[in-house]
Amino acid sequence: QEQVLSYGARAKLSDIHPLGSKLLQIMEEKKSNLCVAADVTSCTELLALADTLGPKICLLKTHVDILEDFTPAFCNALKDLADKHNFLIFEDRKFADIGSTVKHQYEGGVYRISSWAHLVNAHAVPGPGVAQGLRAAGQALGRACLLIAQMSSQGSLATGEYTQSVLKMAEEQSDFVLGFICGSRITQKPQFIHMTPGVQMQAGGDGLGQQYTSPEEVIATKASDVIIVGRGILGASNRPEAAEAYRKAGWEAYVKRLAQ
Ligand code: 5FU
Repeated sequence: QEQVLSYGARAKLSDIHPLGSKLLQIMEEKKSNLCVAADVTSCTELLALADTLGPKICLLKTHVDILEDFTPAFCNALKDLADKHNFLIFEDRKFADIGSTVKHQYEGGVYRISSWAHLVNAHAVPGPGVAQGLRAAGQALGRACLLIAQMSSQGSLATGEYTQSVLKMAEEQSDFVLGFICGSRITQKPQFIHMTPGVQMQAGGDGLGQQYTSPEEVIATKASDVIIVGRGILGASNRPEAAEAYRKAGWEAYVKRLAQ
């Protein structure tokens, strides 16, 4: 039986990435393993969400390329809200090209993602160069990345041997890769943070391949660390109330796992 370390204890591990340590500290302090997937298409609505849900979350996940009215000022406003409410920003960009190209995509273009997103993620399909390219732009800024080890969607090809190769890639670049997008824990090494999308209170799907698992199942049974919730919160008539319900469910599942 392995010993389950608390988020707070993991934050103090000697070989943890500084940003991973910061995230785990935030989780412990705010009693939240909830990441909200802020999948709205207006900057004003996203900022309002960040302000109202900010106190309940450890992380806010964006898809900046679905915003219809993006401006650089939006990024500054989001950064201010992240400071105000003590959460980190994760741009779900899913980089998947050669190192040189992802470096440009990460630091340049219209979005200049490296200037405002604490965390980004990448597919491992291109090989280790994808993380090396991101590291070349992000490491000096104190950024880090997650590798996509598994996906929540039906028929995902990221399984089995592929997932194991992603784990190996992360271990070899743990100075920039601090964890995974996955359905369940893929390594017992406590310095890696596991984040799971496809979470709703009710099992089911969305008719476009998404598959949902409950917070309890994801944290207590699958032993992941962070629940990523979009429509479970965004589709509720009272979003702050729904966010609080997910925060509470995620936290109670964590407390249960600690006691196991
Ligand atoms: F990598 C992944 C994945 O495997 N599944 C996902 O659903 C990312 N996601 C993201 O999580 C997806 O792009 C959405 O932003 C979010 C899930 O939103 P939902 O509304 O909770 O289904």
